[in-house]
Amino acid sequence: MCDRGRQQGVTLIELIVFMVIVGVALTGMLTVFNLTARSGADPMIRKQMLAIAEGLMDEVAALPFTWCDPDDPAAATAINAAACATPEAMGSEVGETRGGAVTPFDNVNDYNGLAGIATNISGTPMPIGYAATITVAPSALGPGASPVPAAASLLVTVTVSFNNEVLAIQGYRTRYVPNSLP
Ligand SMILES: [Ca+2]
Ligand SMILES: [Ca+2]
Repeated sequence: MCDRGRQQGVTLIELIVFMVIVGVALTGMLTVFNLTARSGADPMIRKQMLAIAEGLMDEVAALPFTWCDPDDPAAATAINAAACATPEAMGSEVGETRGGAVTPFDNVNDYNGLAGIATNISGTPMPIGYAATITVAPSALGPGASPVPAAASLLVTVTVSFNNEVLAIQGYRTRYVPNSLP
């Protein structure tokens, strides 16, 4: 014989207890999500910062890494800095400006120390509130005995800021074609 009592569903009390437990658990979870979302960086701002940083890194890395300033007549033949009348010194040479019409930056190291960047190379302003800084430094590359010496490898650091947020990316540019002019 069938016991009808065992076939009954949950009682009202059980249902209410279940709803209370689920409610308390959900409240706890949502509180954690809310705290995380408030204290974490705005993903859209981080994404914008990264896009700016990557654009600048591409701009720097696309330039030559020659022994001589590319305006030097010996630039296409020099095999060391001693063969240049105007060796490419760290930082920009006299008169050079980023994207300048007459004497633009013409070497990776010209970007060293460039701060307060608020436009792209064509002069188009970056979104309001963003600013960037670039540093370039000789840095040996590779494990152990450093297969690429510091004289042939530059570490480029692009730092983008927005209010209190800071994002930095780094990349290496090696002297793989030292006589290649733009
Ligand atoms: Ca230069
Ligand atoms: Ca330079």
